[in-house]
Amino acid sequence: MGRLIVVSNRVATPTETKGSAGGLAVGVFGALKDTGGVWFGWSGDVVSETVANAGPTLEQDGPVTFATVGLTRKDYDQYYRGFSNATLWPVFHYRNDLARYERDEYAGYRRVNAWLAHKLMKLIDPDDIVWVHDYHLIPFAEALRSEGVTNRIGFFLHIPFPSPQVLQTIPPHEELVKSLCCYDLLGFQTRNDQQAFHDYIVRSARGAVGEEGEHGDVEAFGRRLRTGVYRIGVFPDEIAEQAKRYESRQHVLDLKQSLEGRKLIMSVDRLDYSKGLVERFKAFEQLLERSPEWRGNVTLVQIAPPTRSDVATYRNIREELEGEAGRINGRYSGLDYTPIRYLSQQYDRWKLMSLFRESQVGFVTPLHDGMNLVAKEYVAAQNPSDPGVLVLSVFAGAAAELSGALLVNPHDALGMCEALQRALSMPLAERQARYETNMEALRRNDLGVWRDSFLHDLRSVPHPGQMSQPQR
Ligand code: ADQ
Repeated sequence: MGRLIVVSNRVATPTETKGSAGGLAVGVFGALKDTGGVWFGWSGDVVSETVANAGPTLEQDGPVTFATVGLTRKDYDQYYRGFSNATLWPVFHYRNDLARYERDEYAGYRRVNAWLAHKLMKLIDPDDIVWVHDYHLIPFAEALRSEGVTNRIGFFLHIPFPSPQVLQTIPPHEELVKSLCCYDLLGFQTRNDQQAFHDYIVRSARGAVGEEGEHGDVEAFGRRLRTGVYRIGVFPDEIAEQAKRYESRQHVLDLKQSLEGRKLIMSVDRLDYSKGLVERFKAFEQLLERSPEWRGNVTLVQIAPPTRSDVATYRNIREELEGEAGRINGRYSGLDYTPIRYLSQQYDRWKLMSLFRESQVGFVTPLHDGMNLVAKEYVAAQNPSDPGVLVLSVFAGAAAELSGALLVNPHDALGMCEALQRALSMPLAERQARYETNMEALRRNDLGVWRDSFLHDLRSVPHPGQMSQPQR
């Protein structure tokens, strides 16, 4: 079997791949270890042109090579901060109102993809397969193909794929989809995302789509490729074990003591406008407003460390959220009670899992989310004999699998408030039944299943790099 080459915007450090409770880095590294291979991408450093061109830097860990390059300031601004995070991310999350389009940034995005592909090319052997991750790298296969690479190349999109009309708001939308068609296999988080891609092909690119179960073959722009749905998961039993192991650590005891018997609602996100944080705070406010019996008796802990803080929209969401937390706390706090504890710092994974286990409700309400692993981690971390309830947005990819959750529309504050009321007073038997349903789904489709089924399908693509018959 050929080696695996993984390409992602950021490369995990060898230490990040050694965590015990999963995470994408651990999942992907598992596959790399089996066949040997290379993990290639940006180091996270902004460097001078001389240093950037001298890369990649290679670090060996057993059969796996970590190969990283630095980006120049201009590349970082145009490729990462610009087109990836100020155009693609908002539009793919249906926030066209927050998106901007600059030709220079798009040119920089393609230039960096071509440059990265050129750097990687020298590390690829003829029978390697290449697995590219996420929206930063849409034109990567096209760039490899133009360097003469004919290996099997697959792409997994971690975020939603928008409906054609939304995608069309990005001026070079057709070029982007054409670039996607240079892959041999395209993986999506949900059937809706796959369907949205097919809709674009059929309506806008006048291509053809052949259905084969969850896997659909597509012919467009002179190429034939396969598409599939691969729902990313977690390793639930390892998370459960970790959450239990850390349940009596000091941070959990401190939290318990400070709650003084109040119920706990937990939310954990990257600080991002797609995660529905402001809407969530408003729903919690409704709970305090409409159900006086909960005032002083329930606390919402929101952990949301800032990300991408050099993109203006991210600074705005932070200010807005801080304002909302302050307003609601001003209204409902007492001398010994703060309804919302908003913590904008990063927490270790094992700490988060043990905090999840301590809470009665997991409140996960993104406006749009590819999957949302926090929802899955929340379920896995629960104590089976006294599990908390997951309140989950229907717009998270995870909603398609977690039928034991209370599903809510994050635009409906009152609906979310009612779900919180129901979750906070749900009898034990119902909580346990819902937990079991969710755990079964998590075990059936864990991180290993996601990884192995994608790689199996990529290895079985009939004719890699094949052109279809010329279109009439
Ligand atoms: P994210 O948008 O980062 O990922 P999510 O899946 O919820 O969203 O989280 C990924 C990981 O980050 C989880 O393991 C979680 O525990 C961790 N994390 C989140 N917030 C954290 C915090 N405050 N502190 C510490 N750790 C935190 C993108 C897509 C998702 C998709 C994933 C994986 O946007 O939809 O599920 O990729 O494909």
